[in-house]
Amino acid sequence: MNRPVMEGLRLNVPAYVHHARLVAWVAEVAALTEASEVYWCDGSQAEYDRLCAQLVKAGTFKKLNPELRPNSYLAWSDPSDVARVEDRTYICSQKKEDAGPTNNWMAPDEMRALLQTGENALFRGAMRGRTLYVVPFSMGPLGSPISHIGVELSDSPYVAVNMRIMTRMGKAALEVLGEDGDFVPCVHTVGAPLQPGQQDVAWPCNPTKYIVHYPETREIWSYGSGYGGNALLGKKCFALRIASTMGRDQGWLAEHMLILGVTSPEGRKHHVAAAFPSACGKTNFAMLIPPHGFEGWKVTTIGDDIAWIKPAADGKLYAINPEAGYFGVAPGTNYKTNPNCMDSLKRDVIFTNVALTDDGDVWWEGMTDEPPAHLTDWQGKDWTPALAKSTGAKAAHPNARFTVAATNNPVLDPEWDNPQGVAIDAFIFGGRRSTTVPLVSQARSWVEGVYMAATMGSETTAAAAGQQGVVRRDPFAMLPFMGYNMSEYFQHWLKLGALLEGQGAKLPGIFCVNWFRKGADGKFVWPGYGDNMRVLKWMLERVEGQASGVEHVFGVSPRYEDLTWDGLDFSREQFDAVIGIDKAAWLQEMQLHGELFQQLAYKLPAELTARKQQIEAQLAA
Ligand code: SAT
Ligand code: MN
Repeated sequence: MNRPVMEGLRLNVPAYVHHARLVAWVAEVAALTEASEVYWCDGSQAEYDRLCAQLVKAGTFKKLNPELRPNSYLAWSDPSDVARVEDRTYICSQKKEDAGPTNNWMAPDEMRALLQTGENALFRGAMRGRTLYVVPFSMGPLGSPISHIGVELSDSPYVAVNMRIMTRMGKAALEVLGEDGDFVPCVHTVGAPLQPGQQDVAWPCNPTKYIVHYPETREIWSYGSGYGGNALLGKKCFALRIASTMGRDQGWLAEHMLILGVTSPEGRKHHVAAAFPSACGKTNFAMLIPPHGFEGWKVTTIGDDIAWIKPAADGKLYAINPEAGYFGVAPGTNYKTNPNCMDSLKRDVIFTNVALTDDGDVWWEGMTDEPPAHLTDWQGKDWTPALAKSTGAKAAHPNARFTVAATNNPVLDPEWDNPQGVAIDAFIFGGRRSTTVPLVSQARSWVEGVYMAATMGSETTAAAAGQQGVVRRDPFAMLPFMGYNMSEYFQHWLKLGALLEGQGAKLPGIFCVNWFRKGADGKFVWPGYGDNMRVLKWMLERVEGQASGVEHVFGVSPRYEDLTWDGLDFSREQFDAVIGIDKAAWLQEMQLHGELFQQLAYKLPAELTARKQQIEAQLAA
């Protein structure tokens, strides 16, 4: 193969790379961004250790005390770069209506002029003084028929090491690609070129940010942020936004869902995929430990954030986790809320924006009942419990994260890396709602389930920049992650259900849950965490046609006696407070559904409008 040497820049293409189109593209991006060097990641442990050492030297990483937290690092981001930036995220389809009313849109040509082709295009010279890392990765088990390959070109070594944990990264992914395989090109820059001799900062980024997707050509261009979903482009950008459009075109689903396995004491195993918005407990649910009274039950993790789901010839839906690691929220995680997660984090972790203890370990709000007497907070300042009391200063940023390999998880499901995926028995959709939405209800039909998912609302969290705690509609927990028109996506779900039903398949059950109802005292009524197993068991019994419940206007919910209460003191009154349907609240809620449907009117499936009218008629009766 012809190995181009650009003027003044060697592409350093390793001998094992045989993909001419890939090499040509790397050359093109290196020329545009004027990177000073090109480095191809092989994904080895030696390379990871070397890049981490380099990040320590640059001041981006602190190496944590190897006795307390072996092989682990802490990064503090720039205070302006701490979460996904939804208002800077674009879907640049040819037609605006294909991006739909829930996405920011710009015409591809206009965006390309701004980023790539214009005289002052942002990517022009953006990597000056920096190394361009070529990061090949597989989303999903290597070689799985459900998996896809991406290549991220990034000037951030922080991105390179995080991608090694979050994906199957390096040489092995290139081997799958071969000489001419398809890949999703992902270009990322922190947007902070260095002049000759200029000293770098610990967390380079740019106040201008663009997270851009071209769904038709399946490309991702990200500018200005080094954080999370803005920069680790395999995750939300590829595995959800671009993959959702691939799924629409090819007849499969890319969903913001955890995947878990549940094994009963009799050894019967089910698989569940559950959609919750960011920072609403997906990781906790995926690692749940069954409570007292559920001896012999076991929950195992296949994924904690994203599911790719494809229909198979047997009429079932098979799911894989396209990721290989967890980028989870640290605050609130502790040995009571998620012991398996705490055990996963004992070693080999990259922490971002948590606090540093005086003995070189990490801490975050909620990790222990008693905070340490002194910490260095996520902005490098002194922190004490007294200071927190008087000023409310947080030691860790509320969206502080850990990056850790799935293989660190003590309850990792043995099928997690199975290229065939696992057959899904139930879908769960849940939001964070302090009122209105009952603990659990089951849809009586696929259409009713799609309606539940489509109209889901949730209070906003720190996972995205912007106001927190306000209820917004978050259909399928996909609002920030949809790669095309939301109404067409509803149609895609309806079509898939009808197709499988037409083949005589038994469709997965669909459930709507809400762990977050609050009482008059402002406290959560439902204990949540491990006790969610009680609800999970009822759902699986429903799927098997074994448990009873009561029908109401929105679906079927359990009565008090339908749940297993062994080991928990939870009264009928408390249960009523989390399961009850308040008619006045629901009349209001239906208005919000109405507003959503107005916004999504273009191509909104008639089945959903009909379902809404049916509910309204029943509420009025
Ligand atoms: O920063 S991420 O987008 O990866 C995390 C999330 O919001 O779910
Ligand atoms: Mn997520």
